[in-house]
Amino acid sequence: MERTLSIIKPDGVKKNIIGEVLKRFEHNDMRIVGLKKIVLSKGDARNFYIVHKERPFYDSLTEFMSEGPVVVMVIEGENVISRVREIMGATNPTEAAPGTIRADFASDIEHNIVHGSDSGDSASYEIPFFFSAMELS
Ligand code: 3AN
Repeated sequence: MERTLSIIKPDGVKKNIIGEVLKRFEHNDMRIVGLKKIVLSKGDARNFYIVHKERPFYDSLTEFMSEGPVVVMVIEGENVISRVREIMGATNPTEAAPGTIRADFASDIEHNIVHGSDSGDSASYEIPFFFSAMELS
């Protein structure tokens, strides 16, 4: 069993598809073990995306991520890190496979509805960033 951190970004919350995203994970044999709706400060978003601090989109990405509520969740299942990324689709929605969340709902490469940890190392940073052990069951 593996765990990953996923976020429904502000554009997903605005589009009213929280339930749709949760359903896609739950219907693929994954369990939501932690879930909350929160608002990130710009500083929170900058710390969360610290690995991207040298990228040209760092400022606009962290601005976008702090512009409204997000839903953060921990998902558990077999090979869940890579399987969540398959269900999300490619970063750029124009390259995302049909039927993926990003192909179905994302507007562009920055406003792409969902985040999912890209490795075990990322998940180990991202899960405790948002959740204490008590919040996961
Ligand atoms: P993913 O979310 O698919 O793992 P990353 O980790 O490369 O993609 O990028 C993190 C986030 O940064 C993406 N979800 C997206 O919102 C944003 N992003 C990535 N590449 C670009 C880009 N070229 N221009 C603007 N935003 C980007």
